[in-house]
Amino acid sequence: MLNVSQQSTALADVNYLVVGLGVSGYSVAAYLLECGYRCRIQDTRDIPPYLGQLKAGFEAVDFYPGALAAELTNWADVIVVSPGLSVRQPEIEAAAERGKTVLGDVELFARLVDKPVIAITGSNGKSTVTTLVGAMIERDRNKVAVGGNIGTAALDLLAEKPDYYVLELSSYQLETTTSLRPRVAAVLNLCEDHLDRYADYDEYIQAKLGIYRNAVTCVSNLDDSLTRHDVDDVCFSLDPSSAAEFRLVENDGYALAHRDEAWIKVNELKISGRHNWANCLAAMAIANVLDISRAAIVGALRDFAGIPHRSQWVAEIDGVEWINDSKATNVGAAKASIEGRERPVILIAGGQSKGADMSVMTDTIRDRVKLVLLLGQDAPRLQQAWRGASDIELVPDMRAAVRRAQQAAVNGDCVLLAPACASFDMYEKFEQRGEDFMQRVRELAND
Ligand code: UMA
Ligand code: ADP
Repeated sequence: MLNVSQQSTALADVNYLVVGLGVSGYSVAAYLLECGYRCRIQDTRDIPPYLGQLKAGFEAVDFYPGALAAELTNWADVIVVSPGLSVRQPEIEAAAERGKTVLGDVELFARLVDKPVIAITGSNGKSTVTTLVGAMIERDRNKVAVGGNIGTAALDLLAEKPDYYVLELSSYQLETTTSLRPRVAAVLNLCEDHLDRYADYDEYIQAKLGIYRNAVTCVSNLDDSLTRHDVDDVCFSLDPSSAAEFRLVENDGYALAHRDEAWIKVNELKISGRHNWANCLAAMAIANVLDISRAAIVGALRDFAGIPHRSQWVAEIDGVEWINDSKATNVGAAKASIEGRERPVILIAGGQSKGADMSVMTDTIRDRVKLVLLLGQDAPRLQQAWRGASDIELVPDMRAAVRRAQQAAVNGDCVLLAPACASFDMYEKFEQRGEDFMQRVRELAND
């Protein structure tokens, strides 16, 4: 491994191979080329998303399309692998065995960063908590850079020269990161996800818990024992009787509290659902560790209206509410999403289930969902898992799902897109799926 204390010379005097040219690969290649370091770039695609931009910005771009060849990994000293690609692919494993250093873009960031980093992971709620923490820090008159899995690659944040970095980190990014020393590290919750990339659930959990390595303060969820690090963790909990430092209290309705002191009533929040109360408590716990003022924390909570595609209100048509939660891409998220609704639910779900055990949602579907409309690659698998829990129908696409939901819904119902699956079988990304849903709903409104 490169020696962090000899960073500048060590980083310069090696051959870099950047594997994958998406958002992360571009940030790495641009950084290395700007520094004038030796760098080759490989992607299985002939024209990967950022090739044009890279060529426009740099004179000499050494790009290799197609399969990852041994001559490239032989040439490299350091192989920087994009998060969307498994480091367990044979070419990368063989290179690591031959002594090549394999790392990710966040590891490079970790070796360069010189300001406090707040690192947030979990199966669900990452983007919500990351955004909230960023808003709290900013409201306390600090300059903050927010990125990672939420969108902007970590290396691209360095140019902003902030006082704090807030990073959402995926299990993929954590697997290839060893040098990060977070001022605060948080694991929000854990449920089965990405089992198509891991040998088993435990391997996924261990990748997530890697965030606590070298952290100064760990924040964990007292209601989810899998997230715990040790007894010194700063904890949050939805259980009013728990010993968590940040928890729900009953105070003429519920409030979010620090110890016994209520800071904000839940009915003052713009976001809804118990899962979002947990997200707010997690953000409060993280910001409090950083000595962010209570006024800034509460102000940010009060103003936060949520992020698009997360339980996003779309329309109310003839007394039926339409909600877009396209980001509910795993079982834990979809379950929380359904449980967060107050009305009877018509659920639109399906896509790529990533090997997860769908039956953990069966009780929720039985109790809360009057009709399930399934689309996408794993629709038959979901139908099998939820058989008998509710009426289930398969539909060919989003337009058909929305039309069928409209026929079936009565005044007082909620139609919820919470797929419990990734979108890549039918869409480029979850945002596109959410846009498709909202467009189809708007068509109904215009009929
Ligand atoms: N790909 C190829 N051939 C290649 C390289 C990539 O086909 O040679 C494909 C991958 O299989 C994947 C896609 O291209 O389907 C994108 O992969 P990538 O590693 O290039 O991804 P980036 O564009 O760099 O985006 C990544 C994160 N994507 C993934 O981890 C898959 C983005 O998170 C993140 O915002 C970005 O870095 C900046 O940090 C997205 C995501 O889906 C939102 N994350 C997963 C999730 O949240 O569930 C983990
Ligand atoms: P992530 O970045 O981890 O995907 P988001 O904040 O984008 O998380 O939320 C995605 C979806 O996950 C939400 O729309 C909601 O359905 C669900 N969700 C959010 N927070 C939680 C939570 N704390 N527990 C369970 N599900 C959640």
